[in-house]
Amino acid sequence: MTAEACGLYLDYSKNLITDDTLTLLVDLAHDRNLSQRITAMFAGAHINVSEDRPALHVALRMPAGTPLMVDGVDVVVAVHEVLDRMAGFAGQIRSGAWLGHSGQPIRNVVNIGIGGSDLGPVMAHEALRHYSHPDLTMRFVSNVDATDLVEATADLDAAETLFIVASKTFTTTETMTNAASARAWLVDALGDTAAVSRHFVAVSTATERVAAFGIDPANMFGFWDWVGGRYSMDSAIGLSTMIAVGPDHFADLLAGFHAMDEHFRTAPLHHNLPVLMGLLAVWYRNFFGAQTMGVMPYDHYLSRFPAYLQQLTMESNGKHVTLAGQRVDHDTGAVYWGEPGTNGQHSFFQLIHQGTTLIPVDLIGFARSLNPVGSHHDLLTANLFAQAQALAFGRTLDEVINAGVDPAMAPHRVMDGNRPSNVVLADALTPFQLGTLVALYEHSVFTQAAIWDIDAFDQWGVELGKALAATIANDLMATTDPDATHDSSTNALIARYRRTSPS
Ligand code: G6Q
Repeated sequence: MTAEACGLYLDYSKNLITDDTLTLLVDLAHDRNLSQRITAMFAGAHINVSEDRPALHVALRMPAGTPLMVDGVDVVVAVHEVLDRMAGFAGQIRSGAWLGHSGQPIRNVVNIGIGGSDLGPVMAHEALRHYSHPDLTMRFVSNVDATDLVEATADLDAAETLFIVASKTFTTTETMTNAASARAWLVDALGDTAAVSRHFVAVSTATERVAAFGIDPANMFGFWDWVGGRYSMDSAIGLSTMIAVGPDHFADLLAGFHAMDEHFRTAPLHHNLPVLMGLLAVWYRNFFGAQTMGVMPYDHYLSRFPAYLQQLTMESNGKHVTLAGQRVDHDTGAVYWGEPGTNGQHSFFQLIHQGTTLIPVDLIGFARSLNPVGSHHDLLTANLFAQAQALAFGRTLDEVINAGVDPAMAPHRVMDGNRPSNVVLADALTPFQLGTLVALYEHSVFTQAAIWDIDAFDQWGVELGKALAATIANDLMATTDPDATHDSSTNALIARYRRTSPS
C-alpha cells in the first residue's frame, strides 16, 4: 500500500482498508465516471455547472506549445503571454531596474488580496522563503481590519514600496478598501498622486475597473474567468511569488503542478495518488462519519499549508446539492485543519490519539532539510514516523501493565490504535515539489467532488453574508439612526455599536 509519483511517495498502509476496500472504492470511482470527469476538466468542458464555465487551472501550468482550445481560443498561448510579462516585470523589480516615483528601487512588495487572492501567495511565500530574494521584503494584507494594513506598512518606506492589488473581480470590498487606503498612505507619504503609477500594479480579470482605480492597464497582469480564486496561485495571482523567488523558480513550481496534472490525467486509478487520497477521504467521511481531516506538515516552511488547504477543500466541497441541484443524500466535504509538526504534537494530538472522534491525518515530510543543523532533521522526521506508528498500533492494557504501570492507572495510558494516517514523503521542499503537493490536493478535492456529484468550483455560500454586510455597513455609517429593518438581535447589536462607536 504505497504509491509514488512526481517525487512524492505515499504510504497509505496505515489506513482502515484492505485490498478489497480499495478495489471497491476504485469501483465506486468508475461508477461515478471519475475518468470521464477528469477528461472533461482537462478538455475545458464547463464542469463548473452553476457558473457555466470551465475549471481550467490545469491550463495555467501547461508547457508553451501545448495547444488547448477553449471557445476558439488557445488558452495556453494566452497563459504564456502573461507569464512572460510577469517575468519581465519581476525581473525589473528583482534587479532594481524598476524605480519608484522618487527614483529609488523597490525593496518592499505588499500584496493586497483576500481569499484565493491571498492564501496561495501567502502559503507560497512561506513555503519558498528559502528561495526568496534576500533583499526584498514581502508583506500580505487581506483583512478589512485596518490593523492588517497599518501593521504591514508601519515600518516601510513608501518610496521603496510596491503594492500589488490582486483581485479577480476588482470589486471585493476588503481588497478595494485596503487598496484605497494604501493609495492614500502612499500619496500622503510621497506628496504626489502621480506616484501611484510607479507603486501600484494590479492582477485581475477586470481591466476597466483596474483603470478606474487609477492603475495603468499596462501594469495589469490578467487571468481568466475559468480560473477559480482558490485555484489561482499559479496564475498572475502568483506575481508576488514570482517576484520573491524569480521566474525560473516559478517555472519549476509550474512544472511540479504540471507533472502531477499529467499523473492524475493518465495514471490508472489504483496507482493514482490524488485519486487514492480522494477515495480515502470519501471512505472516512461517508463510511466512518469522520467530520475532520488533519494535515500536518513536518516542515516549518509549510506552516501556512493547512490554512491554504482549508479554503481549497472546504470552499470546494462544502456543498449541499448535487450538480443537478438536488439535495445530497450523503455527507460531503470534511473540515480540514492542521499545524506543522512537531508543534501540533504538544497541543492537540492528544485528542487524535485518545479522543472519541476519528480524525484521519496526512503527515507530510521531507528526507532533506533546507536548513540542516545538527540532528534537528532526524528528530523531526522520527517524530513524523512515530506519530503514524503510534496512531496505527497504539498500546494495549497488557503492554502498559507489563511496563510497570499501576494497573489502576493503566487505562489512562492505553491507546487503541487503528487511527488512520497517510504519510507523504518527498526528497526536499523545492518549488517543483511544492507544485506537486498543491496539485495533489487540488485533484484529491476534485476526486471527492466527483464521487459526491457536487460542483467543486463555485462558492455560493459566501454570498449572503457579503450582501448582508453591505446593508449593515450602511446602517453602521448612517448619520442618523437607521430604521430597525433587521431581526431583533441584529437591530440591537447595531444600536449598541452605534452608541459606543466613535465613527
Ligand atoms: C475563491 C473564492 C474567493 C475569492 C475572494 C477574492 O475561490 O472565489 O476566496 O478568491 O473572494 O476575490 P477577488 O479575487 O475577486 O477579489
